[in-house]
Amino acid sequence: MRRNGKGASFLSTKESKKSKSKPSASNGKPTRKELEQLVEDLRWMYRIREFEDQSMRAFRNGLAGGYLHVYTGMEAVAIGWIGEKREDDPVIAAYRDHAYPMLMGVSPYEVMCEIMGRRDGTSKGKGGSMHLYSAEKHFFGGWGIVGGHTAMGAGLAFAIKYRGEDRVALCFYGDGAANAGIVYEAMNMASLWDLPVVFLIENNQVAMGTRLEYHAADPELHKRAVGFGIEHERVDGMDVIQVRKDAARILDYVRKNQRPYVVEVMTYRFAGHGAADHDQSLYRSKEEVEQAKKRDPILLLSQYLLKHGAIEESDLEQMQKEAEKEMAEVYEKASAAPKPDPHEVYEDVYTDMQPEEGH
Ligand SMILES: Cc1ncc(C[n+]2csc(CCOP(=O)(O)OP(=O)(O)O)c2C)c(N)n1
Ligand SMILES: [Mg+2]
Repeated sequence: MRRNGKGASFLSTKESKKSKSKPSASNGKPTRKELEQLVEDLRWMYRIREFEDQSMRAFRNGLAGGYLHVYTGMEAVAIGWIGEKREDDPVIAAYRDHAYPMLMGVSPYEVMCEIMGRRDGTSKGKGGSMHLYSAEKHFFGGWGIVGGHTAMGAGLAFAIKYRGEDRVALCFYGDGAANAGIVYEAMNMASLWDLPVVFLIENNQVAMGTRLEYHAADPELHKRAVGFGIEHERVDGMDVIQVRKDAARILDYVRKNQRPYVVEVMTYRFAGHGAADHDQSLYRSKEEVEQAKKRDPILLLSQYLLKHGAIEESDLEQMQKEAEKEMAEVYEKASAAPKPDPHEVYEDVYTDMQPEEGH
């Protein structure tokens, strides 16, 4: 099989132009307010990671129907971008979707209920892990068809423009999805109609078990924007401080200029593709994973906060313990929650079909 010599090296942004943001806060003295926010970011990293461990437990114990994909290792991307967007900027994403709604204000309990098919879930327990949804919190899913939702991302931006609102749509998708034809239809219309949308490629360098250099003719995916006259760049997705800076700058650009943007955020998933990915050695070595873990977003951020005296070693342990306890309780509560009644299967769908009554 052909391998492109320019295969992405891990998490590196050096193959493309350097991030256009000012150097990360690590270079200057952070303010107290910045440090407080970063401590909260770290707390979120622990919470999301623990939540994902519990969601895997639910799958293993047969409590999660359908399939399930965890966000472990990629936390800094959602934390940084959702942290910088405005509350009512809408978000749409693929199926690795547990973290986004929680960061947007949906409770971990509601997300776990959806995963476990309980009535208190975000889609009343009828969607599952890949179909989280909260219009109230501006989260528009949770989609399983690879690449398909990018057209809806452009649609969310179209709605914003049509109504004359001051909002930016955020559309997260993977490196594998970046090869889908629909993405280019969406980019074309977004550029033609000047839609305020960020196409955000979460490049974790693998699509199921196919490595980036085997699935992408040019692994610098942000360049795909060139043909549509859209601004684009590749940035780091492991150092949340840098992620926040890039996110703030790009969101500001899109809001001010009413133009789309393609940003390729380099990240890495520490877990398998989905809950039943049992043999990762088919597509990556243990050494590669170990190497990537040297830039674990939790590690990078805790080192920074320790260096600046914002936390002590004992705080790390405390945060981890709190997250463990919280998410174990979420698991217990959700697993005891009621399931929807069978007749509810015909509710909240696009049709009034009632097969049991003959129509
Ligand atoms: C249209 C379509 N084709 C194939 C699949 C099967 N499939 C599920 S996930 C996936 C890989 C997507 O990888 P990527 O976009 O990089 O996202 P990641 O899992 O890395 O977050 C594929 C091919 C699908 N769900 N939809
Ligand atoms: Mg991927």
